[in-house]
Amino acid sequence: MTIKELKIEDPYSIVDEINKSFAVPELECVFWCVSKNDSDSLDFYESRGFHKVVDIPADILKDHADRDDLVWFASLRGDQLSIPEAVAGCKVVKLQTIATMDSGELSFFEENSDIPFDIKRIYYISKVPEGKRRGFHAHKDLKQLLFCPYGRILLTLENKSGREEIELSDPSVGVIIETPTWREMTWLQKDSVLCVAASEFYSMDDYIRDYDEFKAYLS
Ligand code: T46
Repeated sequence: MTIKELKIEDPYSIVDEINKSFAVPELECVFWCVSKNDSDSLDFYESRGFHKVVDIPADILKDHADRDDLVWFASLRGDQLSIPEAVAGCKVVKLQTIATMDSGELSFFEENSDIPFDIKRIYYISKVPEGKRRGFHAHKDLKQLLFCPYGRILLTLENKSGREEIELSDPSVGVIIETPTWREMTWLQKDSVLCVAASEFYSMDDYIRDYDEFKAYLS
């Protein structure tokens, strides 16, 4: 894997710096570090969901051998660097993710801390042909976290905040739906997987499958 260590003067320039670095086609991973005493920069990187990395190569660490205060971050090619705060009022979240230099990333979430509800059910939708659309319903009470661990799925959401869409393509990005929201999902890439953590067991009665009924339910 081709990796690069970035020297960052200004934390706010990180997205530009990463994008510039990935202009080099063979580069797969960019990493950088910050002192844990630099709380402003650390807060900034953490709040933007940049991924921490644990397996910094020994020949890089030896250049920082006199430092025991460093926190390391990494961005792998394909990471979504800027995410909107919300889509149709539903929160867009960066899931906690640990990057490795040459073995990918591991993302995780825990009920009631990373997501604001108990998880009673997990389901996932797979083997869907490209271009297929699913959904076309809303839930009355169910809360859900939706994410795409593989592929590209366009998620369209509509509720009292309006109608907006987001492309889910980074396994560490999720959308939390907590209010009655009409959803439509379009498979932009064959075999993309949609994974959902839900606050309740399956109940047919919680679905509104008629659009006009949904609009009436909202008003
Ligand atoms: C949602 C979007 C994102 C079950 O028996 N148990 C389950 O837990 C689920 C989720 C579904 N089913 C049955 C109900 C249908 O007979 O599986 C069949 C397909 O479900 P549906 O047509 O609702 O699938 P999607 O992709 O339109 O919607 C699903 C979820 O149902 C829904 O809650 O928010 O994904």
